[in-house]
Amino acid sequence: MIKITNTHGKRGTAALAACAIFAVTLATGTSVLAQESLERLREQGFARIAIANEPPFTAVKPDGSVSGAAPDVARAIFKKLGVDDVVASVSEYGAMIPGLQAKRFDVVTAGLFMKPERCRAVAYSEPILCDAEAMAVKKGNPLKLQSYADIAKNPNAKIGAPGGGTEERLALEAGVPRDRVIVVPDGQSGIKMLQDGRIDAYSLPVLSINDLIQKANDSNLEVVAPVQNTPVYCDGAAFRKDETELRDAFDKVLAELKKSGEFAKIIEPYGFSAKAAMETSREKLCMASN
Ligand code: 6CS
Repeated sequence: MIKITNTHGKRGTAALAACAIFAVTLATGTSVLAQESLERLREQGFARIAIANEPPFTAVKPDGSVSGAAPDVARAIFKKLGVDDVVASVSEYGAMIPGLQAKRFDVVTAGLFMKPERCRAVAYSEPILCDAEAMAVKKGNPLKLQSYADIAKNPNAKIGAPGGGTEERLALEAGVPRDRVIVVPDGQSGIKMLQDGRIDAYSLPVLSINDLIQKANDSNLEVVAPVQNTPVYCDGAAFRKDETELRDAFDKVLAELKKSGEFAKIIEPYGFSAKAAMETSREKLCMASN
């Protein structure tokens, strides 16, 4: 119950403003604060997204156009919100959240998996892309690597992983010493380092590793998937903590796309499961143990 008083008018003004915000939210289903953020993006003509260029999650084509499941979902949602397109910046995973907080991006749509420490730093949408973890190894898996613990146990084993990424963190948490966890800038470099024997395993999500192995077309490489003792992760679009209203507006359209089947039509050709994303929630993923 909003109580309007006439004492000096201040409390009355604040109450009237609250009423106006409440009325606009009721009428449009979108809060005034979300409208302000959306107006900024509409005027800008695009949403600035952070991506990693890691197909099929995100990809920059030779002509410079942006594709991949995460940008395609974001583009579809922003279009329905009146924002015509997305403009991507390629970023290392570890730089995405700082870049978002520094307002270099409007949103991260890159397969940035939801984990408690990230959930504390950003406002995630509901789940979009889910995948397990994998490792590319030499054919025959000569060091018998099935888990990050196996790498920790072998003093000669080195693993490559993206900087600030989930696989880097999992390897360190499994006890792999820092000097045996090699930061790899991109997929092609990771495969080359594996082929040259500079690393013994290169770890990314299953669909990313499969894409790289297929493109490498090298019969001396094989895939270990899933990496033992690792969960299936899911990403969401990551907004700044002070733009939860924009995140809510994004979520409202995401839910409509999930319900209509359009969400599945966008992500499943890339190999992702709409069911996997729809069976879980931000709340569950942000509370998960790792
Ligand atoms: O969220 C992450 O940290 C991981 N996500 C993807 C899509 N690839 C690797 C990265 O480490």
